[in-house]
Amino acid sequence: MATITPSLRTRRTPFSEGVEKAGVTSYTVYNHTLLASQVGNYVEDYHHLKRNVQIWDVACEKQVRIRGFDAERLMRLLSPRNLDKMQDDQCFYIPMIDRNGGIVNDPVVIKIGISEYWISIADSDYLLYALGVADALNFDVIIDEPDISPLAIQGPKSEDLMVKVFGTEIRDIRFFRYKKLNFAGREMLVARSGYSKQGGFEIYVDGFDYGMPLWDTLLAAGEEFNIKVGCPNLIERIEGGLLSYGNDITREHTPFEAGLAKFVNSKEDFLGKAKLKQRPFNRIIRAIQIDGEIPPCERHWPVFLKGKRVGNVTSAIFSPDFGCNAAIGMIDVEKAPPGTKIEVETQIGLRDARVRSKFWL
Ligand code: THG
Repeated sequence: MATITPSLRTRRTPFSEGVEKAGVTSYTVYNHTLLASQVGNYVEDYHHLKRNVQIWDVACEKQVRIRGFDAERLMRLLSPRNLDKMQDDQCFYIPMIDRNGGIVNDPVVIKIGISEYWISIADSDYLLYALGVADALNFDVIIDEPDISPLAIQGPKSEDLMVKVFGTEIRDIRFFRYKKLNFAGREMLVARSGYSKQGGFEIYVDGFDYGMPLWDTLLAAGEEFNIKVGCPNLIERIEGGLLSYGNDITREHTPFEAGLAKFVNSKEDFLGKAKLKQRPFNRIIRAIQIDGEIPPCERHWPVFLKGKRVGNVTSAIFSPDFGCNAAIGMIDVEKAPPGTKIEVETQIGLRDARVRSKFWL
């Protein structure tokens, strides 16, 4: 099996040592950073995630930090989502678009205050995009990508574990809100969020020094909750309809096509607004159930209705809990609405499938 050549371009994280010690067997590269894709068996991990608690090194979710007098003005220019009601302890999932309305990233944005936002990015160089916009317009901001590394604690037992390490204040953190809590004398931003539908937290760890001490403390405290080192789980994310930028959605797609219309409600004259309104809206992200055996989905699988092309499948995997293949695809809105029987062309053959009205979780 081939391996990833170590180099400084493929960044390690404050938790890499811990991931290695746990016996990682596969990595992907996300934002030029190592991201474990398998730590042991992902089917076992999937069942474990739904019953226990896991610790994930998601430092690859880099922070594009915007600070300064024009931070708020820049955010309102970049965000299709209405920020009027965003509180100083709040996180927003926002599909960021370019001038043509195409999605350039789908980050979680954290509001630190009126003059500071962190954009917790998906896999595209959003730092350069934000810098380009701000520099071209001469905005009074400092934009950088500090060494702040999210560490995810996910699963039904995550709250009990987090209380043990950070105290009972953990219980008062609402969904997509954060508190600044103390660990070993250091203040850390802790949010109730994460890339799973099982509930959990993300700790934004500043710098490298506290990375492994925090990791080891959480692992030790988690023993009684049967904690495991894991990583974002492919099966669970597809069941939950969590989109993967670069796979399910790209710059080819608008937030409407991505099924993220509810996050496009800004009243500002945000970048891309005019074009976004003019662009056709003929296809949309759908949950798709596929029959038979399927291989790993590592290329677009064409979708057909009575022999005519109506879209693509972009993520697919067998779901043990639902006993079927669960998939995400971009499908013609009118020709193949929910309930439509379709065919999906995998690299090992054509499969019967059905467009669903909802995801599984
Ligand atoms: N956490 C943080 N940063 C991230 C991710 C994360 N950056 C990259 C990537 N993940 C961004 N993508 C997503 C996609 C979905 C969600 C979060 C990040 C998500 N969605 C919820 C849902 O669909 O149920 C709720 C969204 C909402 O209602 O606001 O959680 O995981 N730090």
